[in-house]
This record gives sequence, structure tokens and C-alpha cells, in this order.
Amino acid sequence: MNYKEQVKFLRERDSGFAGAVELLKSLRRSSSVVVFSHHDVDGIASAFILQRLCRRLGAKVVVKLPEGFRLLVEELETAVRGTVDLLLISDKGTFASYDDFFRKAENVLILDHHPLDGRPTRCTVFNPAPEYPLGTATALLCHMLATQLGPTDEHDDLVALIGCRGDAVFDPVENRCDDFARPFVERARQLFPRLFRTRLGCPTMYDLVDRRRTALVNQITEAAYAGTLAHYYEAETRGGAYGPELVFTFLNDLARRGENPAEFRSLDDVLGKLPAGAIISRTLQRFYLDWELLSGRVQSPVFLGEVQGVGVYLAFAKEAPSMQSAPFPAILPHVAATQLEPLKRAFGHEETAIIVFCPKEIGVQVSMRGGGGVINCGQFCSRLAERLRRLFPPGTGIEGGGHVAAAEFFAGKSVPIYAVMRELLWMAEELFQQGSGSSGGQEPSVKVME
Ligand SMILES: [Mn+2]
Repeated sequence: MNYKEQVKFLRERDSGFAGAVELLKSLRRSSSVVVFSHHDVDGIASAFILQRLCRRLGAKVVVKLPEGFRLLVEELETAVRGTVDLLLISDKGTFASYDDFFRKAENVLILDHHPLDGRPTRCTVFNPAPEYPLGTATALLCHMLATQLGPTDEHDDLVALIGCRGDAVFDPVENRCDDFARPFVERARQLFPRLFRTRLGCPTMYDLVDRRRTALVNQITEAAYAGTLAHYYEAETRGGAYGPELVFTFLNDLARRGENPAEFRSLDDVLGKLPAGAIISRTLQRFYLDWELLSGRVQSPVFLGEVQGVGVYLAFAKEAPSMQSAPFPAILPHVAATQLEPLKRAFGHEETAIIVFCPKEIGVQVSMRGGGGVINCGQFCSRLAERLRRLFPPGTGIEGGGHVAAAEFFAGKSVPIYAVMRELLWMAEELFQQGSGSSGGQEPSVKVME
């Protein structure tokens, strides 16, 4: 099936997709739309595609990229006085509580690829996660809608590709691609062969297996990722732009500049000549320095045990100084993930998983990566949150969840470090005793993820 056929198939067979198309089609010239999208690369890419789509359909659109995963009612209240015709929530989870937002909007459309958290009944939901648990990004879902309601251009294509790369849907260096995204990624490869070409060079945060090679699309996506952190760096000096908005502005400026992305040969071609690109470039240099610093801190994780051939390791380390107040896995867990391959090779495991225990100024962040599909990182983190919530009063900011191979846990400052570590080690022991990462217990819901 090629991409066009896949979109047609979804239009005919997927009620969520069809519902989303109908809602967007009903937009009029006077319609007001507010888009709330996730602050990460995929979320920003989604917002870019949705804003252009809504404008093409004639609507007035406002984009918001607040930090954090779940859209909070206070954020909505502040952004929307009165009501809007359409509230679009992209890449921010599928929460049953989003049904409450109808008091601020005539219609609510959720575009998402995370495991469902309850079932919203009033919202229109396009989320293929139950059928395709791996392998898509919200930016791709947005691109599919834009394709159905067409026309799109090469900047929609480029940005959707960046969103997919940001969420590890494909890897040009390892030549890997998840099934659901394959038609789109293959089309993009034809359109932008230079972005996919493997080159020797400094590995990016996305080059986890072969640390000698990379590709331009990985470099662009890493620059965008670093850009989302800009306010943590610039805050120290001159109160710089909020990172996610900086990246969003940059993508729009790049589209306005009108060069064909197929012509890009280097990161400088992409970032150069634009003011926002210069700030992203500067942020990227700071990001590289922090990466160096943190590489030293996660060099020898502790071996905890093995489950069905999966070696489980624990790294205990501090985040970079500028990232102490970031309520998400800013840099350290990404650095730690580069240890998965070397540990596998050095100690002869079939697969590896790494748990990153990271006390910060604002609380404890635990991140989990890898697991080879045997250990479910998302389940592990949501259970850890569940256990700690039983021990501490509500309002202590304990949340956890995520995907099979990448998940997060967070507990606020009032939860002591030792309590999180104790529960974590108990859970690790249970994991080794059961000998399986996914058996037993009912599935708690998913609360936090990237
Ligand atoms: Mn995403």
C-alpha cells in the first residue's frame, strides 16, 4: 500500500479519522480554532501541520505549546475566554477528562498516538494506538488528515518527517521503520534522499546503535530537540524565547523562506540565515557540552539482574545544571540510552534495559529505556507511580507511564528520594522473581510520557 492508498483506507475504515476529517471540513471562514500541542518535537511538528491546515481551510487559529503532557483545565481557561468552534489537542494523551472541555468549545478533537487513558465519549478521537501500539507519531496523523483535505507541500512533508524521527518511528542509519509509518517514510525518502543518506560523523542523540554514523534528518531533529530546551539555557543570561515556540517559529520561517528541503546538504543549510536558526544553533552547542558532561556521569551503570535474556541496569546520576527545573527527561536519559548497545555487547545479553534514577531540584525523575519488548517500560513506570501514590497523599505530583521501550516516572519534592528508590528496587526484585516483564496485575492507566 502506498501512502495515498493508506490515507484512503483510513478514510474508509477508521471512524476516528473519518470523524476528524468531517470536523475539519466543517470549518468556515469565521471559525475559531485553538490548538494545544505537546511541547516536544513531535508535538511542535503536529502544531505546525495543523495550523497550516486550518488556515488553508479558512479558519482563524491560535497555537499553544505549554510545558507538560496532559492539558490542564487552567491552561485552557487562560487561553480561551468564552468559547471556540474547535479545540484541537494533539500529542497530549487521550484522557477521558478531555470530555470536560466542551464547556470551552463547540467541538473537541484529540489527535494522539499514546496508549489510551480512559475513553473520552464526547470528543472526536483519532488515535491508532490500540491497533498499532508502536510506530506512529502525531505529526504523521496530522499529515494524513492534511493529505486527505489537501493539498500539502514539501514543508508539511519535511516537518511530519521530523516529528516521526523525534518519536523514533524510523531510523535511516539502522534502516528501520515501523509498519504504520512505512508508506509515508518511503515517500519521504524518495522526496528527500539527502536527508536519509548515512554519513560518517558525530552521532546524534538518535544514533543509539552505531555511534560512528548519522544522517541529516537525525541532525535536524536533534537541533530541533535542543531548541525546545532554549529557555533553560537562555534564562540564565537574557530571558530568551520559550524553546517550543522558538522551534515552532523557526519551522514557519523556514517554510516561508521557500527553499526546497530536498536541496539541504548540511545542518547549516537548514539553520543558517534565519534568526531563530541562530538561537537554535547556539542552544545546540550548549546541548553538546551538557551531553559530554553527562556521558561521564552514566558511564558504568550497575547491573541489577537479567529477565529472559534482558540485562537490566541502573544509572544513578544528576541532570545537567541548567536542566534542574525541567519537569521532563531533558538530557540525561537520552545520554544513558546510548549505553544500551555497549552493555549488550560487553556482557552478552540478548537485550538490555536501563533505569535512570535522577534526583532534581524539583523532584525525582526516573526514566526507563530499552527492554527488547520483554520488559514493558511503560507498565513498569506506571506501576511504580501506583505504588508510591498509595504511600503518599494526593498532590505530591506522582505520575508515571509511557511506551514499551521508553517511559517516565516523576515524583515531586515532598516524596523522599529513598522512598522512590526503595519501591523501585522492590519492583526490580519482583521482576526478576517473576521472570517476565509483563505478567501479573491489571494495567494501570498511563499518566506521563514523552
Ligand atoms: Mn508524540
